[in-house]
Amino acid sequence: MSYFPSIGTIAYEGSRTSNPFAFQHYNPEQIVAGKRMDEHLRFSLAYWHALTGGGSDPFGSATAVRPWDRFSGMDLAKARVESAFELMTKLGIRYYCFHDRDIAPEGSTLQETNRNLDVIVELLEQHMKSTGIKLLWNTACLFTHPRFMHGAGTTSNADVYAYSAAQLKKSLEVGKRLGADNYVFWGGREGYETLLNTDMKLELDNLAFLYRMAIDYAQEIGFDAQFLIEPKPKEPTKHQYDFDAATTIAFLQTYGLQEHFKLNLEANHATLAGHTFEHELRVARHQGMLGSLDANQGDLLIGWDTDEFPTDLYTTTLTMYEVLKNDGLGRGGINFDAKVRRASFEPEDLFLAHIAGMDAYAKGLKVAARLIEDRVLDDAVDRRYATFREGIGADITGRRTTLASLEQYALENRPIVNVSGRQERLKSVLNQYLLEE
Ligand code: XUL
Ligand code: CO
Repeated sequence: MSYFPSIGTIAYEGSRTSNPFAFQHYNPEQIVAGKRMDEHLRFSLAYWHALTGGGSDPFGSATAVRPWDRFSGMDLAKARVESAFELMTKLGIRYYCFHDRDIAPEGSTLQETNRNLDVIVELLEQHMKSTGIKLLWNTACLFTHPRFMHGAGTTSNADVYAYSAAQLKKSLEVGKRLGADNYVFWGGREGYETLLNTDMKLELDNLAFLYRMAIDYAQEIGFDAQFLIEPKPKEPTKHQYDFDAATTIAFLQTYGLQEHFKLNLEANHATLAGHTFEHELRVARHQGMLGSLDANQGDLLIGWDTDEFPTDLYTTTLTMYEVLKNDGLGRGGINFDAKVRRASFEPEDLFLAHIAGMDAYAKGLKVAARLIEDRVLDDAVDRRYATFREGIGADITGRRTTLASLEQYALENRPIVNVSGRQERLKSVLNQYLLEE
């Protein structure tokens, strides 16, 4: 049985095609920078947006028309599994991601909830076997249910902390069973609304201990996934503890957890933190902590997490530039943590949105590869810092100077000559590369 009978397999047809159900740039087998495109771009479907979400927003209810709408309860959960695999197969998406509560409904007790989860995990396992599609990452939803009103790992209520630990334990078992490449922690409610009622130190200590217990349990059961933390500065809480890449890295270093984690960076979260996406990637890359991407984009005129499909080529290019400079994402991938707009309510829109995102990343990859091959930015950066490669600059980078020796040098009163940063020229060259490919 097909849930999307009017849509066939999406194929690469090149940039001149007028077929909206075809790729213009994403050509999985095309070699770019020495590797197949589908190895560079390990695209992943976000279950919560594609299958579970219905287009509701704070002002209105769901609008989406979906082929699984006629089902409810566990039948709905099963229909979503089948639809997910049809969607991924037709789009050529080889990975997916989910929260435990996206795939199966909560029961009236934790036991019943776990039983529901087991039934769907079994079904997922069968579909993964028959299609070869893999789990990029899974995670525990420790933020939707009212019990998490004060947080999960950072809650003020020890019973909720214990419940969160139980849910996390089960999620690690699910990840192991499905062979997940990564396991993600996004601290939806890990933050605070006001310091007036908050013991920040206890909350952070407890959160670190939850991570420590997770590391221990993963080792105990032989779950060798890469652990990832997903930074976000605000929303739902006013101040999220994992504010951005730099804050999250500092947190991990403070608690001696850094070697167990990398980061799952999301474009819209970067925007909310007042950063560009490429800034977040650069910070993580320099620490050897660039793990995986949640690919989407925000709207600079709207102050919340709009999770739009990524279509901004400027950003996808600079993102793939960082990824290539990182020598890839290893076990990570490019997860479309993105939802169709509320008015894009038809099933076809799910396909068109993913095609748009995949093409934007494929184009970004091709342009970034050429920028690197032609050393466009590398040469510009080299020129800009040339003074550090000889004379006094080489002494500084060789750490052979003191304040006194530098003072002596400055007192010789040589004329200081600055050169232009040529920012506008570089932007123009980037435009040329984007237009040419
Ligand atoms: C929320 C968000 C999450 C994480 C997974 O902003 O990005 O969906 O990706 O919990
Ligand atoms: Co995300």
